[in-house]
Amino acid sequence: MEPDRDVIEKFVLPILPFEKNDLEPNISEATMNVHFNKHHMGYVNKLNKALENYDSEISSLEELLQNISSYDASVRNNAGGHYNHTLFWSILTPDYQEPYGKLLNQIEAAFKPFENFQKEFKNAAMSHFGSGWAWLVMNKKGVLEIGSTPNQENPLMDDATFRGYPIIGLDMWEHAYYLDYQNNKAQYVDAFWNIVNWVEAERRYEEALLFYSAK
Ligand code: MN3
Repeated sequence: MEPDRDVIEKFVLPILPFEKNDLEPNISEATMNVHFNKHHMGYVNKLNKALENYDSEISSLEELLQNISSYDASVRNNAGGHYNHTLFWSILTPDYQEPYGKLLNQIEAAFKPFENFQKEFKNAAMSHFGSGWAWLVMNKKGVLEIGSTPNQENPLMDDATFRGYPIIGLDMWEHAYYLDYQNNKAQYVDAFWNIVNWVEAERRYEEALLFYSAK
């Protein structure tokens, strides 16, 4: 018997795990309003529209990303946009947290000390030219890596320029920071550490281990 397979009819916006003014002063309510209600909503709507041209059954966004090379640019951009932003909101929190657990151990093993990890992540974010994302991923060898991707490319995509299972992602599009920081990208990246949800990052680390052990 075929196992039951959920099929996604329409992608929808996630529920934000905080209020839109909760991240102030690191990210303002004005930025959240535009970023979530306009930009993210736009990716969801355009993704649903773009998928009307296909009759493939999709059971998860992760699965779609892993087969993205068989779709057109509109599916690629908007599926990436939807996943990237959903991940981004989930790893933000108004309640300051310190990194801990297995993820912290692995970060220290790969980049020690922790401050060096922050420095390398900042370098990746700052040196990325144009719109894109900075990432901490687990690669297929189970090792943590820092990198960046252009536009809405996601490291799970089968044709991504930087691949891995994303654990933390930082939006480096101007719409993410310009209202609050204008051209001062460095300040925006520094403020990110005030609002990282390390509980969720740790959960994603565990998820990454499962992702590769299932392959
Ligand atoms: Mn964005």
